[in-house]
Amino acid sequence: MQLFWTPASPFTRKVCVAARELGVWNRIEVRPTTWTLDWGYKTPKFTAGLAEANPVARIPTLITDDGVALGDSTLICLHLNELASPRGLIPEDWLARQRMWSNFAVADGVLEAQVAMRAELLRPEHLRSEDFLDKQRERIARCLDFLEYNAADLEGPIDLSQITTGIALGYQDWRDWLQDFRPGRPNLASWYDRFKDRDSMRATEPRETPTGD
Ligand SMILES: N[C@@H](CCC(=O)N[C@@H](CS)C(=O)NCC(=O)O)C(=O)O
Repeated sequence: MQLFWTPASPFTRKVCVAARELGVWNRIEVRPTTWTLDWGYKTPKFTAGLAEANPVARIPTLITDDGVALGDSTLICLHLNELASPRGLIPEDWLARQRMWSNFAVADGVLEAQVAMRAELLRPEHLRSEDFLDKQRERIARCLDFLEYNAADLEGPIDLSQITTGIALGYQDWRDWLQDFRPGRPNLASWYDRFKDRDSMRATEPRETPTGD
């Protein structure tokens, strides 16, 4: 399998952590992906092969062993989950699975808002919308409050909602234009303090994406 990848992308990190936790990381060949710095507001120039494989031209994109392109982090995680069976990141229990997906969607919403803010901040200052940035900040705060309230759900065997929450909190810590998530959220803070030390999290700490020409 081949994975279009950057070290900065939280959606890509989701796949990398999931693959490590599932024990299938060694079956993935990484294809480092670059784009011109103006990708946030113009048509980006991507690493060769990405737009051809996936016209949405976003990362992560996985080319499976059967040569099929999967262009969405959650679909990729589900594919890896099937490959790794019986090991898995989706609870067997009916209700636990619903709660997992509910928390997952909220954590994934944080990633979407973070990535949307990043793209907006890459635009020239005179084109940026403070209203748009505020909307994303408010969404992130609401989602983190929800996850704080449901923090007990994050205990137990590792699943996809834990991974996505851990990555959202890690991204919040990494970018200096995002707020510290800890004040008023003691449960999330103490959970993340333990989760961030997992080998899969340590091995995938975010770094700036090198730019291409
Ligand atoms: N829903 C997608 C979102 C992927 C996404 O937004 N990726 C970002 C990087 S973190 C990207 O490729 N942005 C480039 C662009 O939108 O042009 C997923 O879960 O994979």
